[in-house]
Amino acid sequence: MPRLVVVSNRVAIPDPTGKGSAGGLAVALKEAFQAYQGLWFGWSGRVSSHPSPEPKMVDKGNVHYALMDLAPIDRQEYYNGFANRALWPNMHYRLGLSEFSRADYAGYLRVNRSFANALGQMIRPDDLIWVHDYHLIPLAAELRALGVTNRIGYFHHIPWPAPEVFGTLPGSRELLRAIADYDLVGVQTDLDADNLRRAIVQEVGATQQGVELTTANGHQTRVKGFPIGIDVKGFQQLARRPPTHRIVKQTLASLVSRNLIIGVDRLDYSKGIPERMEAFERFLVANPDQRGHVTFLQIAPTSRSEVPEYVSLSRATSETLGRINGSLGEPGWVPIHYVTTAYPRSVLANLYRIARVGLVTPMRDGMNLVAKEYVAAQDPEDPGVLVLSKFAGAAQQLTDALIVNPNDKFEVAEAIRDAIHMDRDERKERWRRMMKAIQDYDVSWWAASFLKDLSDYRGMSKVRSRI
Ligand code: GDG
Repeated sequence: MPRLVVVSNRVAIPDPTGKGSAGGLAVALKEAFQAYQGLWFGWSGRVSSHPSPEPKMVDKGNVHYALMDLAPIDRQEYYNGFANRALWPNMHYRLGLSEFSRADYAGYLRVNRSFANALGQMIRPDDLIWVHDYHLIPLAAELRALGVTNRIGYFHHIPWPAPEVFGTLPGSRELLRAIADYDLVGVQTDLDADNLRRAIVQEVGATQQGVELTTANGHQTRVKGFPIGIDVKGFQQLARRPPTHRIVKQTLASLVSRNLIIGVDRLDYSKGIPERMEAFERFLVANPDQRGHVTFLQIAPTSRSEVPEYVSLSRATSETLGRINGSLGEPGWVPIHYVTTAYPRSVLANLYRIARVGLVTPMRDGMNLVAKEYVAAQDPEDPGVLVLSKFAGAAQQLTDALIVNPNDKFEVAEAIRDAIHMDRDERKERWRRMMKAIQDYDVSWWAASFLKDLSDYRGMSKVRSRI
């Protein structure tokens, strides 16, 4: 049985108290780690002035965790800099926000090389290596340079933009060459896969046959869509539990008989939070009878607060919120409740179930798991309505949501109105079809199908046999 080696920017070690809520990737990989012996390698989240070139090892169950610290300059250039100020905005089509710096790019490549040096020594011949997300695109190329010939897969959690957009980023061709060193590249949607294949053909000169690309050195890469899912059963169970948490009880008490609309997102400009608040404002202006009868709760845990664009977003969001609540609120009713702290998953699950409308309107999103969690949490006999951006990967699967263009606040306002007024039969019918979609493609399907495809890969051996 080969060992599964997962590499991601952050490593999610199970909480020693067992109380903490597991992060997305930890939930996604739980079953995969039961089927394989596991090693999980990545950043510890710690910054140290003299980080060791060797990882610190922690063992939990059948998974070994290998944790690397970063120097302050590494965190600045690799994480805050190139990954989150250049790649993230580019890949979310926000070219005006993409800040390229040569120093940051050099730091990004340096951290990838030092991760590869540390990991390369731990690799066994049969290991299956699965790398996650945009922080680590060059990792396979660095491992190959060290002579690692294992099967290496990569999953890209965020959108892959059109080649014309990605091509504006300095370094983009080098990154495309590096991505072609993976044996299997998974993206969220068929559109992302098509964008990436086109870019590799155009910029690297690979030849394409279906999902397979062959580069000049004969290496074959498959680029395919593997839409990520959630643990539907687990989330349903959480949502069914009677609310015990203070926050849920307070929310219920404050609602009285009002309808609740909910949004849950990291505070990130890709999620369209101020735009969503303005759409809700438009809804209240156009439907004055609804004032006092509906509350919008936006949970938006602060994220990447060392990156200047996120500081500006935080300020702009608070200003929009203040303006709307000031102009439309009344002494006994605050239209928008906005909190920037993170709540336990069980609280989110309860709140989703209470909410009549789930408002998920990112400007761009690889998938968007909140949309799927909202669906999973609903009461089958009286489900709420999902309003979903056409620019979330999830919209490809959840076609029974009310699909909107988040750039048009009038359209979003009309969808909120339709959602509030939708009759129970239609809500049940739409929910049933969405539930089937998330059950058929849940997180176990996602991990198992990616790993099966990677295990079945034979392309590299063709190259090896020729050497
Ligand atoms: C990236 C891609 C892709 C949010 N607030 C709290 C909290 N959350 C949880 C949600 C959900 C997760 O965080 C967010 O996942 P998303 O998919 O919505 O978005 P990103 O964080 O941007 O994730 C995205 C994803 O990777 C997976 O591939 O879908 O497109 O951008 O699970 O529930 N969790 C807790 N408290 C909070 O306050 N506990």
